[in-house]
Amino acid sequence: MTITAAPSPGLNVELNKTLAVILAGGRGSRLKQLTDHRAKPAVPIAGKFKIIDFPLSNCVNSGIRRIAVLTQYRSHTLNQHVQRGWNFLRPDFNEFIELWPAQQQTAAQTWYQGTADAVFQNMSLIYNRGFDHILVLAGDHVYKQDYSLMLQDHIDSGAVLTVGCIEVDRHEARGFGVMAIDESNNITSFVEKPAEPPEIPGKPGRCLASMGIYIFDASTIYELLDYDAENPDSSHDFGQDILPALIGKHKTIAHDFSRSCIQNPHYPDEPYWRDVGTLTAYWEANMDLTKLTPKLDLYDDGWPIRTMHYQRPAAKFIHNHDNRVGSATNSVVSAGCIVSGGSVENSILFNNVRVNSYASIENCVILPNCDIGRHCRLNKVILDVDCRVPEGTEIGFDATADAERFHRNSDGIVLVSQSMLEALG
Ligand code: ADQ
Ligand code: ADP
Repeated sequence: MTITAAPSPGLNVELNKTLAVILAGGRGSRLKQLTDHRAKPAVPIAGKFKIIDFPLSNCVNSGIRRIAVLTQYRSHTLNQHVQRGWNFLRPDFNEFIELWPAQQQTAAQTWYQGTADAVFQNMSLIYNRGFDHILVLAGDHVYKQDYSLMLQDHIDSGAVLTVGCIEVDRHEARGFGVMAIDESNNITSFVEKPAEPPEIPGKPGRCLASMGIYIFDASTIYELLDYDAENPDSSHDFGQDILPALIGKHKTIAHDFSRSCIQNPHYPDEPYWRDVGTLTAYWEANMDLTKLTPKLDLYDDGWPIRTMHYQRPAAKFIHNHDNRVGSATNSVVSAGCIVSGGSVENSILFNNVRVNSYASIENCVILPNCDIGRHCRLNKVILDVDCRVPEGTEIGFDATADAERFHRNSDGIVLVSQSMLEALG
């Protein structure tokens, strides 16, 4: 037998040489008071998770076990969550999830100026560690994706950059980077948040949006970020500056999310990906989970979403002394909850919520450690953590009263925080 060439590395080798960088420093101000005290990736979602659990779980499930989480804005709960819930990787196998807070490591001595600057400021932690591929992810998207399939596409194509993309309606596209591709998926143009998004040829009203998920060839990103850091006209943002500098000059390809999405078989034509950046999107993503067949399947053992697990007793439902039945239907009820003589419908109760007698909760998202007093009525409410709702309070039935006391958005969703309730006395 004659051996003519060394075998090329298998996908596992490539995965071991991939660093995932999760951008988790942005504020997410459209979530209003929900991000007053925490970064958007640390916002609780789906009963027991935080948003960052989705990209982290996707990494681990995809076989990517070298992960950096770049934090900046109000990062305490995010740091705590990652440290306590995600400390199971094995450093002796060179596996890690590290928190990289903004710490003014470069000559400029600034906080992270933009997403590209966030990566640039950590270059000393990335160089010389043997990475061939850098996977850049956002910490604030809800979806299930096998990044190894995207990496395979990236390697097969020989591109220096691969961008995850998804089709969206044109009216949504203004909030995204929008691209055009040729028949071989080469990206031919890219515009960040265009006022007039270009449509997909032959598909009126539809556009191809960037998901903000990138795989860079390591040497290319090192070079680009060095160059970008010296550019006084740059905003140091991947979408604004880095992608436009590459596209059209080097081989860059689009990876269709539906090829690597962990699909819910009930919705074969709807690859699930949500940027839960607004209160309505956040509320809808939670409400979806209360449906008969949610679009996002969290009960799929093949692609587990993991989180920090609190040691709490099981949820409890009580038929109380007043002969009132405590019930929850079409609802997600987490550990430590007690529903005593009150009713919960189409709602999500996070850990450790109390619902007392004669209370009625409908279409609500109730974050951990809330106590809802007797005779309360809540509809379309997002209740932030640690709220004590006094007996007899009604929220979600009178738009004017709600807007005066709480934050009510134009879709009629009312956000209530502990400090708003305290201000009422
Ligand atoms: P945006 O949604 O506007 O566009 P951006 O504000 O750049 O996203 O935030 C992306 C991620 O980076 C978020 O997870 C955010 O928390 C984090 N981030 C923001 N500023 C940061 C900083 N200074 N330091 C660290 N992390 C930071 C991007 C792309 C678009 C694409 C959408 C898809 O620019 O082209 O369409 O994502 O959602
Ligand atoms: P309500 O105002 O709805 O009448 P309570 O606060 O009196 O509710 O609680 C009702 C029931 O909830 C209690 O009788 C008890 O069965 C249950 N309960 C309350 N707290 C706990 C707890 N810490 N552990 C177990 N069960 C509890």
